[in-house]
Amino acid sequence: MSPSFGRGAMTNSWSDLQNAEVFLVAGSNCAENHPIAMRWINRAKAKGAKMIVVDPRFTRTASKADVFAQIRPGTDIAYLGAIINYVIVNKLYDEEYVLNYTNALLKVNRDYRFDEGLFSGFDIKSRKYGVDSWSYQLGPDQKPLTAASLEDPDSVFAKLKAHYSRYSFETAEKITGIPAQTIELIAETFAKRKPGTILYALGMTQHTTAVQGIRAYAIIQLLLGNIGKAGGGVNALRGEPNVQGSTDMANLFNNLPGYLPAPISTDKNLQDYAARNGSIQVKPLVSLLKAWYGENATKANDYAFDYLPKINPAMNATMVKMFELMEKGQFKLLFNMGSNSLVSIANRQLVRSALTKLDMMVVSDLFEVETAQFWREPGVNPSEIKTEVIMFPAAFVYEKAGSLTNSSRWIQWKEAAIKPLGEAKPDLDLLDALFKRIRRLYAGSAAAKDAPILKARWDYGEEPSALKVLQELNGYDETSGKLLPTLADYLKAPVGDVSTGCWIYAGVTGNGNLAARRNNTDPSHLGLFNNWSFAWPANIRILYNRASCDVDGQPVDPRRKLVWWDSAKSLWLGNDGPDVVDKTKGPKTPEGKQSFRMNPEGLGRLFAAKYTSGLPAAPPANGQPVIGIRPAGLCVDGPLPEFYEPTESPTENLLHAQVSASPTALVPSAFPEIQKKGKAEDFPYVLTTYGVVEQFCAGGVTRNIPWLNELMPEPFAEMSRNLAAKIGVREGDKVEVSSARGKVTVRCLVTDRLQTYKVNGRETETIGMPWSWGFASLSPGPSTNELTIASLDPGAGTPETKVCLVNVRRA
Ligand SMILES: Nc1nc2c(c(=O)[nH]1)N[C@H]1C(S)=C(S)[C@@H](COP(=O)(O)OP(=O)(O)OC[C@H]3O[C@@H](n4cnc5c(=O)[nH]c(N)nc54)[C@H](O)[C@@H]3O)O[C@H]1N2
Ligand SMILES: Nc1nc2c(c(=O)[nH]1)N[C@H]1C(S)=C(S)[C@@H](COP(=O)(O)OP(=O)(O)OC[C@H]3O[C@@H](n4cnc5c(=O)[nH]c(N)nc54)[C@H](O)[C@@H]3O)O[C@H]1N2
Ligand SMILES: [Mo]
Repeated sequence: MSPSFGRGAMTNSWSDLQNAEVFLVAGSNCAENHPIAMRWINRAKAKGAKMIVVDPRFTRTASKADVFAQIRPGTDIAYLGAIINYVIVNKLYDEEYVLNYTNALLKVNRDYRFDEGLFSGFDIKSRKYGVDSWSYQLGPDQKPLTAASLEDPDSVFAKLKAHYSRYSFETAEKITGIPAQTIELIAETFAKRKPGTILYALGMTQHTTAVQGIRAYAIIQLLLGNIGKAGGGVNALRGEPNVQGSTDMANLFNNLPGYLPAPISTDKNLQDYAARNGSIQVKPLVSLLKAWYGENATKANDYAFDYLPKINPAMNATMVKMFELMEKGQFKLLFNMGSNSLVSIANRQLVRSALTKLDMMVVSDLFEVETAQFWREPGVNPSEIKTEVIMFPAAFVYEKAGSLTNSSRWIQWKEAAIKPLGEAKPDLDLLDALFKRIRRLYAGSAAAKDAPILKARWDYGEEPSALKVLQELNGYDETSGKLLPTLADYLKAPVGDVSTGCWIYAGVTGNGNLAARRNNTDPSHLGLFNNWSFAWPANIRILYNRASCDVDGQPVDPRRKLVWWDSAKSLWLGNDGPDVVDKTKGPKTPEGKQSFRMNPEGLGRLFAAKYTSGLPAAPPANGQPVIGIRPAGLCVDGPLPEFYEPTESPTENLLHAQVSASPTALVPSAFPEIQKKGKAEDFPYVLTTYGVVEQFCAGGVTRNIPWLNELMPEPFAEMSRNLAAKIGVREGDKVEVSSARGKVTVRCLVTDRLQTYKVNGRETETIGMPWSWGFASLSPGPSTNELTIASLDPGAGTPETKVCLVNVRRA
């Protein structure tokens, strides 16, 4: 269901929030969008925890804050950089943690540079980075060299220190509009109270610097030793009810279930795939192929690797790209399931136009949402549109059994409460019927291209069972046909002997359906609730919890004991499942030392270096690809977060005017007439868009519920008293808000929630607009995505819907 607007999950969990001593809620309005968060935050506050909220608007979340800062949208990295600088200069970092659990001491390649806004390796033509210099100095064993101290100028720590020395509180004030004293107060409050946790959502992710903003969070938390601890972590508050589950199942184009990299067109076989992605990925991929193709995936046919679609690495096939290709006429059919794209996608002009280029669109939804009736939008002439639209009535969440995975990575099972109304059917039934019919049409074909359909294992029953699907995700021992009891059983088995539809889900149904568990006892009183549902991976509730112990494997926080090394039993034990490579390997062994086992160094990464573990000392002479075990995940836009202005910005970058916006941001320009970019002379104000508690996302459901419409009937533009006075409007007056891409007329809300602020010494205004409306439903209204820009974060592909430039006038 629904497009995903970012990867990630909580390192910790909702119920763990009660353990924090300080919260940085920046880029989330959880009181309105994730009210359950407040239940646990309030428990911590009752025990004396402090809450810091950073938001362009004074929200309901902000109303509960001890420290509130109003920020110019899209500038978080500037104040976060200042916090990093403050923590380093004042030695507020957790030295033990930094030395033992992060890559602070590893030596960086001497060719690495950062100069005037650009990291080394930038290619101006392709606007991409070559990442070779973002690596370590390696020893003869191909392992990174370690510096003797944090002072070594080659060390990651020294690079970090130098990089953020440019970020003073005063510079951050000029960029963000937050007073320097407030930034200092935030830095001090957050750095000095432990453990501290960070909560974020769209306010951080819908930017061209989204990934780097979250990297800045990770750096702060690693420096403070807050990751792997109860009450710590970096917590992504996910959006749609099962968006965590759908990202786990790979609804992004560039991965496969369980966050496996998707194969690319040059991967001719598993060997090539392994050479690019590390040999570590072979087993989960083979297990996935076994789940999909069963006995038709054999060692002899490379486990049906040929059946997988391969992506074109040169094409960043994000949603915007998909609609561009549709606009070019390259799509005949669109299956639009559980998404109201015409309302939700940035710069909706492209969507509106592209849908007319299709032969057919199938919409599966509960209501006839705007997308399903795009041909009826006021101003559109249905007789000129060739697209045939088929509406499939979908059953709602209460009308079907299945699991939803929440932000805490808890896979939670539920039964159907009622039978679907009318002709509605669960999506699974639709997909099952569709697949079976398509397969019938291909029956008897010997064409290689049809093999993936004909050879698939499709055994969900006559009436497809959602439990069978979850069991497929859990995986089987393919030799005995039995469900895999635990993740450890998957890890132990030889490649090709097991199947897993999503390897991180292994264990969820191995000993009965653990996702259905509803035991809410909590013996540790840490909110772990180990017997409530099942958390991936391996029912670990707090990721990287090895880091909650010292080097000897003993908990550093006696009040919040998660795991420990029991030397009598020679075993890692705990209140939580120990997040270690091997429970029998002691804290001082190479395996037992690692707090971040998913990284090739086993360390938390202050600097996102290019590095592959297990490389052979010399490449083989026969020209075979060089295969290491695990390559590091890289950020395409730099190894350290740097502040860049949004694509449309009222000012130039104070740190480096020559490289003002992110040099690698994807600014779509295939259709210059549609994908226009505005300038501050014409559009002097900053627009930010957000959700409201009474409506949900594109409003497909909520705008058809009369009592919600009564509470929140129409969209509006909120602005400061100064701006309202300047353009001569009062609360409730109609205003026209325009951007380079379009304009809408809505009522204005004059508010103290937004205040005039100064950027580089100039007075600046933010205008806020909710985005949940469209022309259909019981309560229609203009769509804010008429105005937004579809430039994308280069790594995640998330559109910059949280900031663009607009003008506003009395309508
Ligand atoms: N009632 C309700 N609940 C929802 C939803 C809904 O529509 N209605 N939507 C669901 C979905 S899919 C999602 S993804 C989540 C979204 O949950 P949130 O991310 O909380 O949603 P938003 O209101 O879009 O944005 C959060 C805040 O970010 C602020 N913000 C904007 N730009 C910036 C910035 O540059 N920096 C900082 N620090 N803050 C900024 C906004 O002013 C806003 O208050 O909520 C989910 N829950
Ligand atoms: N300007 C701006 N744009 C944004 C955002 C923003 O903050 N600002 N936020 C972005 C975010 S985070 C998100 S997640 C997207 C959301 O964008 P969409 O996913 O397009 O929005 P929804 O309204 O959640 O659409 C979900 C649809 O699924 C239907 N539905 C519900 N349950 C089922 C089901 O079981 N089966 C089927 N088939 N359909 C079902 C609902 O009726 C609804 O129409 O919007 C993005 N767009
Ligand atoms: Mo979302």
